[in-house]
Amino acid sequence: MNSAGLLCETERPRHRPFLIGVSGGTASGKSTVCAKIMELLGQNKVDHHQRKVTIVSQDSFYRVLTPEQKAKALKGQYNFDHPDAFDTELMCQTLKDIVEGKVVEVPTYDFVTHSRLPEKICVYPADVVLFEGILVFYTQEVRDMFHMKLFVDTDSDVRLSRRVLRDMRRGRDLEQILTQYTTFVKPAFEEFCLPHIQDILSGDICKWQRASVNGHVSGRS
Ligand code: UZR
Ligand code: MG
Repeated sequence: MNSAGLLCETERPRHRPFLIGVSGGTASGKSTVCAKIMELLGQNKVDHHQRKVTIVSQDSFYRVLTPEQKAKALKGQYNFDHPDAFDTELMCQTLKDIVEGKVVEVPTYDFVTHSRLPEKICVYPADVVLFEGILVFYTQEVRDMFHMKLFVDTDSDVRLSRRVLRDMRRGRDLEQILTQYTTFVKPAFEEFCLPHIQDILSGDICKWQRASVNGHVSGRS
């Protein structure tokens, strides 16, 4: 420690990143906001090992589907917007490792085949880590790890139209895209994402802490 009370570079035990959670409904622009932050900070052209800002997506933590689930997914009948669709344990462990400044490997997810690709992404310690996804504020353990939370609030009509175009580029059929949106995407957003934001805005975030301690509110942790 020097006289100003600051740790010298050599005394820093490990690189402990500042973790930012970025949430928002489907196609709200989460990835774009993260990419823009990276670009504005001039980090997109920097080699992965040297980056001071890095982006990790919750999509990387989608569970590997069983053959039955995969058959459902191909028909648009699998709920990818439910918290159970994610490997929460792997997500928590990976984030803990990131916060401790470790080098981590995250799976690569393929939206066309709904499966993990053989290659993994290596995430190196950075000063700032952006973790983006539809449900990154859902699990309390994950929520509590963030040093800052951002919510990308985009009008739902805009999100739906972007979503349709994106899913069509991913080779999906229009009718199936719309059915899936009304059956899973929209209700899950309203049940698992929006309430956290509304509570944060109304200053009642303590409700979540009380609820999870007393176990009164099911479906939200
Ligand atoms: P964003 N998703 C897929 O379309 N296919 C998959 O294999 C896995 C996920 C979708 C998911 C969710 N819903 O709404 C969206 N479906 O990806 C989340 N169906 O990604 O936040 O970029 O929209
Ligand atoms: Mg995305």
